[in-house]
Amino acid sequence: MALDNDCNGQVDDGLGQQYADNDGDGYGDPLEPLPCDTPGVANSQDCDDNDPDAFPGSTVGFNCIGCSAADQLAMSQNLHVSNGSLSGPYMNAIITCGVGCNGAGDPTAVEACFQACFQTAIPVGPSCGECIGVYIQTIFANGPCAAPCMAAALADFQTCTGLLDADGDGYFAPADCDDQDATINPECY
Ligand SMILES: [Ca+2]
Ligand SMILES: [Ca+2]
Ligand SMILES: [Ca+2]
Ligand SMILES: [Ca+2]
Repeated sequence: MALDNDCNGQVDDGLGQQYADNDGDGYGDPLEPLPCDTPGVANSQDCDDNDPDAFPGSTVGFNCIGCSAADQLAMSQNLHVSNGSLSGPYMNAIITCGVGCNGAGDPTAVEACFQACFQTAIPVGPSCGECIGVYIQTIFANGPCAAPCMAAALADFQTCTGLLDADGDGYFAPADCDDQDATINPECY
């Protein structure tokens, strides 16, 4: 059977699904697939389709891995370390998502509900949000996670996001307004 995936009335001529490229960097917006016959770009790999310097492999801006500077600020303003684990508004939002999606139906529906809620509640780029996702999966993968496992998960989270807590007061820079002094509490943001 002849395929016409690009819906132009002809057997496939190689165009395929196209995506919008609003910032013109050659990388498409995964959230903006285009209707049939609308030309765009064939890939959907742009992590920020409003920033022409942000794309996979960029050396002039955010390279789409982990957290951008804006994401790091948002994360540091909404997460901190308490008793060895992540805490704060973002974690509260994630727990609320989990509770709210519990009755969504079968496991697939629960997962879809949680993912949608998570992305709304944690407004950072997908590759940055994924850092929290991996952290949560690690600490809940096999029931409650023991202290060494929590520490490892937290270290992985910091590597993934690039967030630093140099003075060990549980607050990450840049929201920690003095990350060299643990006696200065960064509630000053
Ligand atoms: Ca783009
Ligand atoms: Ca871009
Ligand atoms: Ca700190
Ligand atoms: Ca500090």
